[in-house]
Amino acid sequence: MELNLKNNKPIIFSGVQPSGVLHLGNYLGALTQWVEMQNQSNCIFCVVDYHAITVKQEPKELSRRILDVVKAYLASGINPEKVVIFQQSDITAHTELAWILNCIARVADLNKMTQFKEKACLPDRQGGSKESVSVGLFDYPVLMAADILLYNTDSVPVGDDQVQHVELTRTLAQRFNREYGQVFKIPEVAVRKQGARIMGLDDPTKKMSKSASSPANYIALTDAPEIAAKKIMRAVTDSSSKIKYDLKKKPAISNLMTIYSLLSGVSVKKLEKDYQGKGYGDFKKDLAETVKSFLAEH
Ligand code: ATP
Ligand code: LTN
Repeated sequence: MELNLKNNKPIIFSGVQPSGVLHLGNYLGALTQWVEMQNQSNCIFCVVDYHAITVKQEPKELSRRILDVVKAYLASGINPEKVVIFQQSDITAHTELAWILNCIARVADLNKMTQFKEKACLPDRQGGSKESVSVGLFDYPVLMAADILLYNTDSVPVGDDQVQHVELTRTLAQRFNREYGQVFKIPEVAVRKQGARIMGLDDPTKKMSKSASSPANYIALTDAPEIAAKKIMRAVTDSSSKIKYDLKKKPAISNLMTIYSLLSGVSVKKLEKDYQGKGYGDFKKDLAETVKSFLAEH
């Protein structure tokens, strides 16, 4: 598919790293937005392989995962006749612009990035201290800014964890424009009201992540429906057994309610009503069935 940028539809850019299997968080936070946007916008969806190599990758495995991400895009309803799908490393302008933006970005800007702080301190990553992680991981947001700014992007549909990176993109674009004249369009971030941060099934205080150490953390889009149902039944729950949405006091059930609501189209309020007087077991059983049907259909 070639983009016809002569129309005045907005330009949408987003990407996923081929760093593991895609999960429900990726789907509900990002991909569902992409599917909705593809009809009324010029959409460009990238597989950001250069971002994935900021941590160690097995080359053969990486090549396979790049194709797996594209398959997940298609299975989620992205139509390759309506959007452009490509691999980041095929377009050399991404790393070229990243270098130019590196000369505008400040170490202080990157030091504020919470994702870097979290990833750099993970004990199973490259030694676990900030000093021993790659420069690439530190510089990751600048490459992301280059991805976005290269295409005169209007809007970037992502999950909540990427908002800070899009804000940095705006800062870099504004700084560049101020210093060198009007070059870059300033992009907006598009984040879902519900589903922007799906939490891990094994720990509702951390986001669902494809690089989580345990597969019990996530429902992969490639999970067999029966396996996914088991993961839901084993998901961590909160202390009191009432089915009530309360992110602070009941983060685990609130997360499961968000997933249930988004997959079924039933509002969280209605779920609270429907499950009055019932326990976690009943709720999880129904959610497990919903997840099973979703996976069987996609
Ligand atoms: P990793 O854990 O390896 O960094 P990831 O699971 O966070 O990977 P990404 O490739 O970084 O996945 O993200 C792809 C898209 O999915 C991004 O827009 C990101 O914001 C979104 N996303 C990732 N995790 C979640 C989540 N738990 N809830 C909602 N959206 C998410
Ligand atoms: N950093 C993002 C992936 C990503 C991206 C982008 C998203 C790289 N470049 C450009 C949107 C736009 C992530 O980890 N999810």
